[in-house]
Amino acid sequence: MTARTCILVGAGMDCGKRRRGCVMGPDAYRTAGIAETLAELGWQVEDRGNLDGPVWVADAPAGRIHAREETIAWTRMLTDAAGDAMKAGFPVFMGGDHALSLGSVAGVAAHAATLDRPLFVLWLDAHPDINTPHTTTSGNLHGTPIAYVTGQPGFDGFPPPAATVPPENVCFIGLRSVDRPEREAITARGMTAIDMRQIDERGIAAPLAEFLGRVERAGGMLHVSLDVDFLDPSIAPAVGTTVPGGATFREAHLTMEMLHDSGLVTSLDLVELNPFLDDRGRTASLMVDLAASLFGRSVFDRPTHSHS
Ligand code: 6HN
Ligand code: MN
Ligand code: MN
Ligand code: MN
Repeated sequence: MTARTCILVGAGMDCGKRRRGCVMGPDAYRTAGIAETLAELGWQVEDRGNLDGPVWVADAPAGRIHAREETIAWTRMLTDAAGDAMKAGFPVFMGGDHALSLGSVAGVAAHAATLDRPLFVLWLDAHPDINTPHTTTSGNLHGTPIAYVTGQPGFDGFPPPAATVPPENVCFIGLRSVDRPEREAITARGMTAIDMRQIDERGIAAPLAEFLGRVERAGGMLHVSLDVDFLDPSIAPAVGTTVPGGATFREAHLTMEMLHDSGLVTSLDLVELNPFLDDRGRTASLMVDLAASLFGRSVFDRPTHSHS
């Protein structure tokens, strides 16, 4: 990793779905010691506090998009914050629900475009979050960020992203809950989708290494979006959208260690943590440990940035 300054951006966005609690996420990460942990690894840590976006709102009528205006406001705010943070270092967006990635990824993509470098996105999640406001059946916009950042239609009232991410630059890992229109979108666009069956059959390292090889050959920048529900609910209960059969403790740590060793990651989302559902802070602490692995914690030092 080239940037040695890590910028913490709190975004307690809670309106991307109906269940409340993600508003507490940024402070749970701080309580779990995220700043101290990254500082111990040799990073300069700058905590920019919490963005002051709209709060959770009561349910929109069934079948309608929930909190569209609030999500638009957060998207604008986060796009700007992401662009600013990218200029200053390696941003960590502490959510907040996954709707925050409409803005974080759009801002990072705009920054990559100014550098004339391709942006790749690694989506670690049980869900691909590629519904549009037209295809969503829940009306929850946390299920839509990948559609927005890849430039799909239907986001009326949203600022069009200044730069979009080519769908072929997105890699999903951990999928096990995919809506029918989402599956069609992924197939039609030839996106890389590693579901749990593939992980069972091949392990997580091989498909991840293939993707990282592609990013490296393209001279790309890599944004990683880590949804708590990527993890198995037995180790990470603090999320509203638990799906059984997720990544194990060891698969998740290996993923983060390989990401560190690649030297390719330039920004990170930590999303969907709902501290109200946690068990004595264990999910918040696990997410901080995973971030630590991505930022260089390892049992033994290895030759820098080699895959050998
Ligand atoms: N997440 N596909 C479902 C929906 O409501 O569109 C679930 C979305 C989950 C969102 O994982 O951040
Ligand atoms: Mn390194
Ligand atoms: Mn998600
Ligand atoms: Mn999810």
